[in-house]
Amino acid sequence: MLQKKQPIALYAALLLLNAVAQSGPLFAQTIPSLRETFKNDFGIGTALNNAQIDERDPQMTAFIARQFNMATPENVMKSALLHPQWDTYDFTMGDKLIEFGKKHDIKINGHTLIWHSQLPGFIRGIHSKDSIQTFFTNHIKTVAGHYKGKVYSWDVVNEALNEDGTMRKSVFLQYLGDNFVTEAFRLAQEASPGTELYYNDYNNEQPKKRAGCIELVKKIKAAGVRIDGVGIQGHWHVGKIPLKDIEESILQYSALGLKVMFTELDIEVLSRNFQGADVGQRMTANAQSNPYPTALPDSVQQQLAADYEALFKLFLKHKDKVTRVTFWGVNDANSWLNNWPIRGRTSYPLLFDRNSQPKPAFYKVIATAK
Ligand code: 9MR
Repeated sequence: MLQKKQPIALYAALLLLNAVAQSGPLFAQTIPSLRETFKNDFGIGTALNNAQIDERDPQMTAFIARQFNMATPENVMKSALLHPQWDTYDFTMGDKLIEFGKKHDIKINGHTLIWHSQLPGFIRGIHSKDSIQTFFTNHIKTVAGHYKGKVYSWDVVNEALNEDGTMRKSVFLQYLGDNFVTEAFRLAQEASPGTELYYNDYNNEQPKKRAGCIELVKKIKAAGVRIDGVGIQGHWHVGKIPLKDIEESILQYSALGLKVMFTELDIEVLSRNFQGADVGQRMTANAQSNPYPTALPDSVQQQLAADYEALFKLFLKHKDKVTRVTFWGVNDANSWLNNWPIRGRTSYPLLFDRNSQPKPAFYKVIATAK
């Protein structure tokens, strides 16, 4: 009897396994984990949006906790959201993120104290050096102070450089002069002494911008102020990953005694007529702007996989210098690239598809660790 029943039981078990394997996010629990795979190499991070921080979908929460050990808030710690009025701070969502991190053993990188973009509306009404200085000082002291001992690290200053390595003409440069970067680090260090402090930018692997970034770092250090690392955002384009510049940047930044991080990694597959990630730049839609509304052609999928593989091989080659690799979004559905530089496109820049299923790029990345 038993012998006859066994094959049926086995068959039933196989059917069940197959059903689980095809049933969306549950399947995600059976695939390899990025954080586990690279645990001896570098941290694996993701950007989290409101719904994810709010834990609105328990399967998504479980998925994030299994794949990532570091997280950056995609928006909720930007000054417009944390500091909506001159005297008003709203830490609700940021605090939820801190709880999320504690619960799921995920380190939080605060993003970002000083950035020319997503500033509170009231800044537009300020036209004096004193008031900008007061905002700058109060904002850093209050926010870094609030999250003291709670965030692992801060992107203290974000995107202060132009492509040619000169300082961007931001409201901070205009009113406070080019010392504002050093002063931001000084204030952050005072308000939150145990937190790692980083400068973050896009295209700072490119030679001219890198040179500007190195000057900034040297200036901060010469003033006796602490800076722990540089974030290279890593918003690149499929088939055009600047591997040589990236490797050169890892070497040059770490030669300054800095940790190197890839902080907003994604690989765009849709075309645009400029490089970088300046959110102020936009393009107008035309009939060709959204070429893959239902699926990514296999040739592009394979190129994306090859690009991610090459990048992770490089990161692993320099794992003694690279401390974190953070993807800018959990899956393709969450990516900012669905709405920038043109709204409403279907973009495929990450390792997981719109249902959090692994793409060929995911398996290529996992295989680099073997
Ligand atoms: O992904 C973010 C998107 O949801 C916001 O609308 C946008 C607004 O400024 O910022 C995006 O994140 C940016 C990050 O904070 C800094 N580097 C470039 C990122 C992509 O624009």
